[in-house]
Amino acid sequence: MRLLVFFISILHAVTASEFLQAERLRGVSLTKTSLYNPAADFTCFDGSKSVKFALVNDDYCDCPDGSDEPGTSACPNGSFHCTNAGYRPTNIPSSRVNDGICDCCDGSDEWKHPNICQNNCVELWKLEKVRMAEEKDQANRGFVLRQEFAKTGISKKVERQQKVEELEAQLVTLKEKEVLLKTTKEEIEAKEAAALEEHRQMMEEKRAKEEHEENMKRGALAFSELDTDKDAVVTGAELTSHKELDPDLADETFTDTEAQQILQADSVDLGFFLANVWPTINSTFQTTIPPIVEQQEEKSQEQTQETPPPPPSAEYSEETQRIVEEAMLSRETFRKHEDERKNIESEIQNLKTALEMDFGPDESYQALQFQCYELQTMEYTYKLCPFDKTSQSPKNGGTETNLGRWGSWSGGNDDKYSRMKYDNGLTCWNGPARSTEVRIKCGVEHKLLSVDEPSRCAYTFEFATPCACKQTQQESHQRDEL
Ligand code: MAN
Repeated sequence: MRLLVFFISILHAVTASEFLQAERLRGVSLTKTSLYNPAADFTCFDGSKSVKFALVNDDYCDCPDGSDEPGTSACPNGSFHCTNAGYRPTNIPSSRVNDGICDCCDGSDEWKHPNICQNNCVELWKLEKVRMAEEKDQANRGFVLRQEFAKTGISKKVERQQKVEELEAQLVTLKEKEVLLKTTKEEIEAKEAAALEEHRQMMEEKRAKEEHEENMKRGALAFSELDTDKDAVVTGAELTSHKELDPDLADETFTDTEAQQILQADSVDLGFFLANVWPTINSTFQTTIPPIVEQQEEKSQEQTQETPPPPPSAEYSEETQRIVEEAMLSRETFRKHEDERKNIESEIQNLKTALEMDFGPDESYQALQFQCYELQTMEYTYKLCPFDKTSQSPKNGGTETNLGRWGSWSGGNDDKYSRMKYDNGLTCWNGPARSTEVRIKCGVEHKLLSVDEPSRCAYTFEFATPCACKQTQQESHQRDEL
């Protein structure tokens, strides 16, 4: 019995070592080798069925998931593993196995045509090493620049903070002064209003006096016209010659009695006439003396040839004039001061907005603020103005289309600063508002590398900048497989 156990264990050991030594099954990666045990039936990866191991790689598809044919093209959904020793292992769709095209650098996918593929994995790896060395060199050079940008970014931030403090202190003083200027302005404006009101009343009185004098002049002329016998009194009979004054026009007779009622006496002298009669008849009285046409014509001709008379001057008193000028000056001083305060407020606001911007963990992205980078395609000129907007302008002229306004960093938790999102651009016809995702990579200069529109009105830009360069990467190792 003991001997039997011994023999069985020897047999086991040999089988296991043979299995390990056995050539790896075609199209299977090292990690999946253990799933293909020649000593047992093969179970499809999806667990749907088990088949004799002899049916693995027999060029007939048994498993629905294609797992029984890793090394042939029998299954439409199978996957072939290229070992690519000396380079990188890869998986290709098994439909490419033995199709006459070399997909694996070790040529293992064309095993039925051993002469058509050359193993160029080592060559590829050499090229890859050169590429990686270049990339590393770029990253190093970029990182040096990034540190410079970071230095500038930090000092710019400090500068902005100091400027805000300085302007805020200035603003306090300006506001205090503004209160004083406002009080002064309001005081002088109150004086101005009073002086102007006084002036207005004075002008009004003057105008009323002139009007009265004019009226009296017209009254005296009317008296003289009515006093036909020139005895310095106007009688009822004399008044009746002016039919338009008849209070009862309907009967067509203007009697002496009616006239005496208007005169309030049989006859009136000039004084009485002007005080009591003229006010009641001045709007109905019509003069019979014809106007002196010739003189008037001459006068109007003269006037048209002359320059028009200047507009009536305000004729302020010296004191009113002084107050008006002082008020004007005070208003102007206040307005200038108010403008200065508003300018400082908006400057503070701009600085605060800039201070709230996220210019990366080391402030280096500040270097891109207020800059724009362009890329020409066949049809358009694309523009990226970091932290502001993206745009597209037709090359043959026409207006610029906004492809999105600065939104946020959008690289997610893993690498927040690897992407930028610009949204709320010009709305697409029958579609969404245009938006842009900017993918950022390390480069030795700030450069817009490529532009794409993978779905209508949703754009992706690729942008290189030293700000994305990281400190020297670890040496890369050749990815050989056993
Ligand atoms: C313009 C451009 C294009 C966009 C269409 C959508 O032609 O902005 O990029 O796809 O409008 O109508």
